Amino acid sequence: MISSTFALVLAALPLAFGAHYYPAGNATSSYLPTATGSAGPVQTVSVGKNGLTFTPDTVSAKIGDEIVFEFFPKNHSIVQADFNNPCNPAAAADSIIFSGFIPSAAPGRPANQTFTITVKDDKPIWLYCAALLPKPHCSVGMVAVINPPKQGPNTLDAFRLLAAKTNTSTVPATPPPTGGHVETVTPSGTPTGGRPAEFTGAASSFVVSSGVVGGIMAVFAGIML
Ligand SMILES: [Cu+2]
Repeated sequence: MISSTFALVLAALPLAFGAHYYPAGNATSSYLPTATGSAGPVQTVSVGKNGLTFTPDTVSAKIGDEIVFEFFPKNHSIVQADFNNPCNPAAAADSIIFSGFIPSAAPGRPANQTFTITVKDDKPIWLYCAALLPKPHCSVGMVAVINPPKQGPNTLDAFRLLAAKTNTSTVPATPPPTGGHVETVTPSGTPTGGRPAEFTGAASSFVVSSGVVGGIMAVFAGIML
């Protein structure tokens, strides 16, 4: 008798646990976007992770999306160019995108600083790296595009071919960062701040669950006595 009651209590335990745990869990995950503070989805581009390239080198993004650039060894940068003039800063009226140089000394590891831009319109954004050693990174193909034209001749391949003819990689004269912001990140690559709220939510849902488990354990103790 006692053992069958014990089995019933054990069978009920995950139900009680689940019923109380999941609403709290949902509340926690729905709170996350607010905690990270971003307006739209976030995409990450690795700079120099696979040689003198951007990974990915083509990004589709909506207005309001954030693009985070993480920098691998040894030393790279992000500069905005015009399609017809690769490897040179764009002649935009307002400030262009320029991260400055962000070095990383650890092989295979990104720097502890990232550069983040927010996409403001649906026009193509042509990018290059302004590093010059051992040869101009832009001219050897370290270029990328955000929202390339859906048709026509202005492709990333065409931009890269034009870049190969320059043999330059010009550093903008304006002090960086412009057109985005530099953030210091934790070793795991997560921007600092925002995470404690998640743990607070998890902790409070655990408290609720503990109460349920405690109640069931009290019933169980009553049976045993
Ligand atoms: Cu580079």
